[in-house]
Amino acid sequence: MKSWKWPKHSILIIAILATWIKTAIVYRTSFEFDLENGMQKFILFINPLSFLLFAYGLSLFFKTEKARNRWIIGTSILLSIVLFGNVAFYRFFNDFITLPVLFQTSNFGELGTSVAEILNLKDLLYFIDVFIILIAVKYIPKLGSSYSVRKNVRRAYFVLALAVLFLNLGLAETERPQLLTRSFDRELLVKNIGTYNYHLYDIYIQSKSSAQRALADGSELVEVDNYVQANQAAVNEDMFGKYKGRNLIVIQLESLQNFVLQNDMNGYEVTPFLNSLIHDKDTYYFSNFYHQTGLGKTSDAEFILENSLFGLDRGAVFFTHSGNTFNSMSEKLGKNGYYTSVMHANNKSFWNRDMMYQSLKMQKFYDITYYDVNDENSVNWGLKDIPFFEQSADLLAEQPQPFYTRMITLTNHFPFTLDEEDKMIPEYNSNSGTLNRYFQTVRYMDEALKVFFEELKEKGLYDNSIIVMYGDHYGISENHNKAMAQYLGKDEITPYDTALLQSVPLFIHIPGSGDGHVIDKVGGQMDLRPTILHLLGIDTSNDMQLGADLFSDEHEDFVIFRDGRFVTDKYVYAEETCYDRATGEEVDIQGCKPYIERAQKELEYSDKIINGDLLRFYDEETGNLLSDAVK
Ligand code: GP9
Ligand code: MN
Repeated sequence: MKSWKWPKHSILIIAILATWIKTAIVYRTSFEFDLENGMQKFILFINPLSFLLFAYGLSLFFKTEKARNRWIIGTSILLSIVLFGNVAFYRFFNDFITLPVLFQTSNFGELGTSVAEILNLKDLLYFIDVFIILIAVKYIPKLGSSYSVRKNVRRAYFVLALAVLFLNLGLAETERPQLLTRSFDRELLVKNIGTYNYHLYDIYIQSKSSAQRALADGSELVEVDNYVQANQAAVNEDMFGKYKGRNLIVIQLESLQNFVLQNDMNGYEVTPFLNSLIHDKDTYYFSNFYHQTGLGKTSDAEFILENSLFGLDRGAVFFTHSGNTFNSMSEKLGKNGYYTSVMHANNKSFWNRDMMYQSLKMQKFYDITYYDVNDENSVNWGLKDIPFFEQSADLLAEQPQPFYTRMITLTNHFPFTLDEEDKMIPEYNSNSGTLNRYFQTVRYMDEALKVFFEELKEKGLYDNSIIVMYGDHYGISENHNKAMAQYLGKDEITPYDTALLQSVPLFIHIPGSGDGHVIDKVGGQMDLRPTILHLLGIDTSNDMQLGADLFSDEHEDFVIFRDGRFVTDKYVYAEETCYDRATGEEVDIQGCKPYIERAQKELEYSDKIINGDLLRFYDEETGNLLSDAVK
C-alpha cells in the first residue's frame, strides 16, 4: 500500500463527497418523503453513497489523470442532469421518473407549456457539485506524469463500495421487507435505495420486459386462444343482462380473509355487518372463494379483477408490464357507456397505479389528493376507512351515471393498528400481536362498510347499483401459524389448512334482487370479471380471459393459486401433496394429477400473454388475431 496516498485521489474524494452531500440536501429540500423514524432518515442519507462510489470509482480504471478527471466531470454532469430531471418531474407530477414514462409522450404534453414555470435560475444550484469538481480540477496541483492505479487499491475500493451497498440494502430490508422483490412504490424505492440505484433497478426491470416483448409474436396466441375458447362456461341465461345499466361499485377489502366471518373472537362477533349480509335476500355470498394473488398483493387483486389473468410469479405486474395492451373490465365498461374510476386514498404512484390505470383505460383515479386527510382522521397507512367511505360517497354522487367505481380500503392493513377510539372489540390473546390486532381492524372495516351502505342510501345511489365486495389477499401469513392454530382450535396448521385459509369473502349485493343465497361453488378472483360483466349484459365470449362466470352451470369447482397450489371440490394440492378436501388427509397423487397439469398450463398461458404483451396482437371485438406487423 506504499504508493497509495490521499492527495492522488483528492478529485475522486471531493467528487464523491460533493455529489453525496448535494443529493442528500436535494432529498430533503426538493422531495417530500415522509420519514417516520431516525433509521429512515439515516437510510435516506447514506443511500446515494454506494452508487457514487461505483460511478466515480470507475475512473480508477483510466490510465492517465486527465482521463480520470474527464470521467469524473462527465459523471457528475450526467448525475446532476438525472437528479435535476427528477426534481423538475416531481414538481409537476409528484412522482419519480420511470423509463416507460419517458416514452409515453402524452405525459409531457402538459409539461411542455409549463417548463418555464417550473424552472428558475436558482436551479443552477442543482449543479453545484459539477462546479466544485471543476474548481478542484483546476486548482489542485497536478501530479504531472501519468500513473495508473494499482490493482489491489482498486480491489479494496470496490470491496468498500460493495460493503456500503450491502449495508444500505440490509437496512432497507429491515425497514421495508421485500422491497426489491415486490417493488411496490417508486417513492419507497428512492427513499430506501436512492435515486441513482433506483434508476438502475428500473432500467433492469424495464429492459427485461421489453426484451421478452420484442421476441414475442402473435402466433403464440393461437394455442392460448384455443384453450380459452375450449374452457368457456356458457352464460346463465337467467342472469345475463339482468342488471344492465346499473352502477357498479366494487370494493376491494384490504387483507380480509374468510375465517373471521360468521365467527367470533372470545365471544365478540368480528364482522356483524357482513354476517348480516350473508343472510340478506339481496346478497349472493360465495363461501368457497379464493384469492389468487402473488407478490403484487393488492395490485395483483386489482389486475386479476380487471383482466381475468394472473399476476406474475415475480414482482408486480403493475410495475413490470404497465405499458402492455390489455382488454380490461374498465375499458369494456367504458366502451359500454360507463364512467370508470378508482377511489383510493394513497399516493398515486403506489403500486405504479398512476401508470397502470392508463393502460387499463381507467378514466379517473381519485388518489390521496382528492381526500381531506389529517392527523385526526388517519391511522396506520393513512386515511381511516370510515372517513374514506364518507368522502368517497360525496365523490360518487358527483360522477356521471352509470359508473363503475372501484374502491380500495386501507385500515385493515398490516400492522393492523388503530386509534383507541376506533377499537370496538378487545385484542385477541395469542403470541402474535399481528393476529391479536387483526380482529380489531377487521371489526372496524366491517363498521366502515355499514356506514358506506347508509351513505349510498342517503345519496340515492343504492337502489340502482350492484355492490361487489371481496378480500384482496391474506392478512395473516404463515409466520403466525401457532396463533392461528390456537384461534381455530387446531393442533397445528398444515399446508392443507394454509391453502384453505386463502379463502377470501366474496359478496355480490344486488338491491332488490330478492334471490340472494349462499353459493359454495369453488371459485377465485379470476372469475370476477366474467361474472360481473355478464350481470351487466356485456358479452365476454371473445375475451382472452382465464376465469369463468360463477353463475354459470358449467363453472368448474377448481381454483388455481399463483404458486401452482389449487383447491377443487374434492382435493387440495399444496407442497406437492394431494389432500382430501373433506378430511385433510393425504391421498394418492393420481387424483390431483390432471389438475396439476392444467394449473401449470393456465399459469404458463397467462405469463405468456403478459410477458409477450400478446394482447396487442388480438382484436377482442372480433376475436381475430391481428397480423404481427401491427403495433
Ligand atoms: C396501498 C395498498 C396496500 O395502496 O393498496 O397494498 P398491499 O401492501 O396490501 O399490497
Ligand atoms: Mn392489500
